[in-house]
Amino acid sequence: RCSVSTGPCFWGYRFWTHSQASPHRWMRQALPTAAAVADLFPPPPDLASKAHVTSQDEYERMYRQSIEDPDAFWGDQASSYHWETPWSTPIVDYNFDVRKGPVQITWFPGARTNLCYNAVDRHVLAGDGDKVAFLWEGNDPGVSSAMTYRQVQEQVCRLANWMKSVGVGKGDDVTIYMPMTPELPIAMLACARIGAVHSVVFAGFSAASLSSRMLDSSAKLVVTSSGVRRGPKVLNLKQIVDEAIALCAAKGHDVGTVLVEDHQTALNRSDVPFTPSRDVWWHDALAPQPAECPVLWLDSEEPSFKLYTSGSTGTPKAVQHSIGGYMVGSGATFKYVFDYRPGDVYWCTADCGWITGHSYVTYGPMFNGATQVLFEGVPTYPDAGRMWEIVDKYNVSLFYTAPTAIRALMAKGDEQVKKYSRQSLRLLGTVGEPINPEAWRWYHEVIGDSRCPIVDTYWQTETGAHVLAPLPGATALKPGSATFPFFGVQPVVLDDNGNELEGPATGVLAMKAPWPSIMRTVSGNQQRFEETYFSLFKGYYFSGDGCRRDEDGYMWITGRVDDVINNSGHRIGTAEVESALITHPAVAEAAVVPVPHDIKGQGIYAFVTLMQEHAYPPEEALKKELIATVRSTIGPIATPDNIHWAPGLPKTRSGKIMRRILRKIASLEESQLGDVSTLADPSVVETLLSTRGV
Ligand code: 6R9
Repeated sequence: RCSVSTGPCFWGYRFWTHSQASPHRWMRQALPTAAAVADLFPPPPDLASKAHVTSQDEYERMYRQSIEDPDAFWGDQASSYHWETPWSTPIVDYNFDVRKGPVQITWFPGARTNLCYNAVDRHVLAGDGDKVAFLWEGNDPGVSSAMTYRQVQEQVCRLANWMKSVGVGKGDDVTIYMPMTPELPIAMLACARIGAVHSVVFAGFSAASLSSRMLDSSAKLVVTSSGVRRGPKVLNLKQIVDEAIALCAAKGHDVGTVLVEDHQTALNRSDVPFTPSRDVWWHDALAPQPAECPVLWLDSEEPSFKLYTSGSTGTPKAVQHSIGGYMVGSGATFKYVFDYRPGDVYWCTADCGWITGHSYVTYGPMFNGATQVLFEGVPTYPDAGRMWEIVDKYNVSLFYTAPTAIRALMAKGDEQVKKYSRQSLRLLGTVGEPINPEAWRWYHEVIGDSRCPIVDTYWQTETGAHVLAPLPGATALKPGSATFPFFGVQPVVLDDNGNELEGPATGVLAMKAPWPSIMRTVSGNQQRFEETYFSLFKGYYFSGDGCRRDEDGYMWITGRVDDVINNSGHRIGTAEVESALITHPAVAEAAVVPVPHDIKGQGIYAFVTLMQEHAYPPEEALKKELIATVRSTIGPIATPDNIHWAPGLPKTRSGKIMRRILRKIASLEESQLGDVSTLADPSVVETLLSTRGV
């Protein structure tokens, strides 16, 4: 449910005045009437007057230029950064149409730059070396530290020098498996400095998941940490890394070197397995290295990093990003969508193991020279007031989190929020999944005291940066809508046959041209890149999300239309969970579907058919075993919320599992099962309905 519209009669709108035939004529501006004001949140006037973009008109003007004259628009944006060699024009060249040849995207052709230089050195050279880059807050209250841009530069240089000394250089893959300490972005930046390609794996994935990513990218070096504390739990990360390395070795891949940060507030050194011939302590490695390290100038289109993400089929894909386009895209969205100004204290609660932590912790904020909070812990430890305590402690002004965290805290009540002032906040953001209007309103009224705009940012690992998002000084907000496209993004709503729909419409979301930060390929697998994103709808980038455009041109994301579950903002492929379940000897077949979940957005619901010798329902212990199997194969984030024993699964006569029907059974929408007569055995549906919850 997303609509908050009060009906068409309350809404005035105007087309863009310059041309009815404009390719952007879907974009209409809402003219709120008094009756509609309750559903539309205009920018706070004091924020708007000082914002980078102060009105919808100005946004529309800039947007139009970004599409019609990308050389001028993006050239201007890019001039905020240092380029060792300038680009030639046209600034962008691409092919999105597989019928015309390989899909390719080039931004800033011929230019050379360096992400680390622009994130760190540029600020130090401009005299901002003493500005705080990271305000680190550990898992336990009272454990914290601060680090300036100059200190970051020194650490990055020492680490980059050490990496070179162990033979890591341009184009080499480095796997990073670390908690949210400053060493994590530092490791990413050190790779960027010397042209190594980082692949950060969230330090919550299992040894098996870590090893498959290390194998896929043939990583020679792993940077990790002794452990992590999350809430009351301690995780021995190094032990997991050792298990992953053993799994790689069994498949013939030798990981030569492991760098281990000694995270003493999590674990003692003596509790950490250590192989002296292969493992090196971070401190011992960096101490003797010079504190200066020249940057390597890289072509704008060389790979910056890869990040594995789940899709509807197969194993997770290595989404590969660029250098120049990624820099300009993540930097510009950070500046405009969060309306960042020097003096702001920014806090994004995402982990660097996800794209949000790449673009809106390590890169976007640092390209803008921002001061930011890095938090190791969880929102509810030691209690549900922790986030607001941290906001007050550091005077956070820009706060960015996920709807699942908001819902979890909302469920704990207002008291833990009201204990803290939160007066420093001026803007709130969300990312990861659609935000339901109830959570939006709580975030707005209780967290932001009805004072702060909420930027609902829609984007993906693949898009590199926000693609739909309001601009806080310009856009009137509707709770639950990611509103309008960011500069350079040309979204379309397509019907199932790939026709572009005009005006108010519901369909799938696609983009018809590249923006600077779009992914460049699936690493080592261009074919999979084209098949996944460019084959179903020819000539478009297909997002995998459903979408509705309302009568005012606002975009509402309705969720994935493929077999991807959005569980607490994490993407989980149903096929991955199914393959994990099937590895258990008792399981004959498994089918996994999403189910609505109050806190997580979507839960993971697994139908499991057992091997013949098992009776239904089996012993309760088997459920625990299956859950443990998934946790050890993928990681705790993929833990099924329900396991439903299924003596039979609804299948077509050709043997295809009818997931549509399973989704309805899981969601208790029996009345909407639709036509079951095409099933090979319609009686299995009855059995499943009668055993739901057993
Ligand atoms: C950044 C990130 C991408 C998927 C995406 C969509 C969902 C993200 C959203 C949103 C509605 C938003 N999604 N932001 N849905 N409104 N503001 O989350 O990347 O992990 O790759 O997930 O998340 O379904 O396709 P990623």
